[in-house]
Amino acid sequence: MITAYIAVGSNLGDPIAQAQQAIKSLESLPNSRVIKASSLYSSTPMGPQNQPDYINAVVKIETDLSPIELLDNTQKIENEQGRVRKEERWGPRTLDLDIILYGDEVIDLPRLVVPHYGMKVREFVLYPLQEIESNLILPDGSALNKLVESVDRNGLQVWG
Ligand code: A4P
Ligand code: MG
Repeated sequence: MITAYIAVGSNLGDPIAQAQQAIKSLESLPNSRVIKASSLYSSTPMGPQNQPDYINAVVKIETDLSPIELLDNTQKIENEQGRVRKEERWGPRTLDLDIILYGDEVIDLPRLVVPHYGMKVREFVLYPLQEIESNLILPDGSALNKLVESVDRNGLQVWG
């Protein structure tokens, strides 16, 4: 089994319910199990500011799925939760599931880049990840704890 981390993001259509449902759906991934889910966090939008705040979380899983099989399954969950892909970069969405890490593999395929290109600078990925895996070392040798120190919370807070 490979340990992988999936970032959950939503800012449309009851984001709390979307995030909770996404975590439930991840629990039903084939040949996989959820090890831990972070708290839900509210976060300020990255990108266009004329969109609602986001709810973000990170989920740790163990899986026998290949990286592309995992992506197929997370995209299926996105689609089931009413995700409509729009042209606008960083625009609002009901559910975004990004594969942040897949073991310590470095993957560079047309459909899949892992580690996720934004993970090292996004407070809404780094802080929830640190909550569930405080001593993580990334495939390039960087320490999660150091990355967290270098990125401002930018209003990020545990929801509730
Ligand atoms: N893809 C490549 N690598 C990956 C990966 N590691 N995980 C491809 C998942 N997908 C990956 O994604 C476009 C394509 O990326 C997919 O078809 C897949 O093959 P998408 O989800 O359709 O498009 P997107 O969401 O517009 O792109 P992306 O890169 O997921 O958006 P971002 O960069 O994640 O930005 N602000 C806050 N506070 N919180 C957020 O969660 N999210 C975004 C989305 C903007 N602002 C935000 C947040
Ligand atoms: Mg995405």
